[in-house]
Amino acid sequence: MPTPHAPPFQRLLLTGAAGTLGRAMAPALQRLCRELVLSDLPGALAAAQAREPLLPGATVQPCDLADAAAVMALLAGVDAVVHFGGVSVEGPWPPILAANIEGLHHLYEAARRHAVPRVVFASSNHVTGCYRQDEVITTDDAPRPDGNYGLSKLFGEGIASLYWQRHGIETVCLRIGSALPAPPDHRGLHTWLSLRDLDQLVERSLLAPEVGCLLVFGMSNNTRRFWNPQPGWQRIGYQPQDDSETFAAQVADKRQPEGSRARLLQAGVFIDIGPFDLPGT
Ligand code: NAI
Ligand code: 15L
Repeated sequence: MPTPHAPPFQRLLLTGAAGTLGRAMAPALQRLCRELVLSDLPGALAAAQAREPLLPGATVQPCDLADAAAVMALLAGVDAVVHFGGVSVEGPWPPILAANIEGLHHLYEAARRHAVPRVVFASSNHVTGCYRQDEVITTDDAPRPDGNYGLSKLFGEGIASLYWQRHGIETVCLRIGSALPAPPDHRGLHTWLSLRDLDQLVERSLLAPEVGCLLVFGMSNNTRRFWNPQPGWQRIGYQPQDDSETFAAQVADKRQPEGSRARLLQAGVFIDIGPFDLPGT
């Protein structure tokens, strides 16, 4: 019988735990569970630990998402997954295929086999990066990925839908903007997600009842917006505390050149990375 003060989860898995957001979020996640499992590539975990110890009291379980058997073992006994692991920037296809597409398939198959009821998936604004910066879109607007990376995140949203419809695994897909201590430039005034709002967003995504498969924009309460975030925010009860406008005076004049694609499109500079020829072609 759980006590009134028992944390909501027994065993919570965080992938991408050695990454920027994984390290930022881990303390908040630890408060939600009895056991937090931190997972990432073995080399990434070792490098992160060499810089500073990972969260005391957490379990560290290295795993390459491209290894189906290792992912199957990783999800055993897990109550919920916060999936932030994978390639996080635009780049060549093979590593994105291995981590973000095959890796996600491994993750959902493992979730199905181990009856894990919920995943919080770090999707990205690059699923819709080919909308213009003067457009305001909702989650009902069609995807317009801006590269290999955005396309892989669209696959992630698709597999989340499949495993909800067929297998009843719930997912909140967070279309995260730019999660940083402060907005870096003019575009960031629209896309910024503060780190404390990220904590709240992930907590609400884990705890909100009956989410099904839900798309939610991951940004702070910014005055300037590319995205209309309702009804997703309301559905999960997310009430962001920060507004990028606080930083407007510092960054409003940091803009891409007039007439450039990086200034025209929501993708920003990702639109200028690549294209990448396939190996052997
Ligand atoms: P990051 O690159 O710092 O962390 C990603 C982690 O995934 C790394 O530690 C990396 O070692 C790990 N990883 C890569 N390939 C892997 C594999 N094959 N197996 C296991 N782990 C692997 O990225 P960051 O900024 O912490 O982002 C975390 C997540 O949030 C990513 O999925 C990213 O796409 C997403 N996101 C982040 C945004 C941001 O503003 N930082 C914006 C939108 C989405
Ligand atoms: C992302 O999806 C990336 O993971 C992150 O590194 C940022 O570049 C962010 O989008 C952004 O668009 O600012």
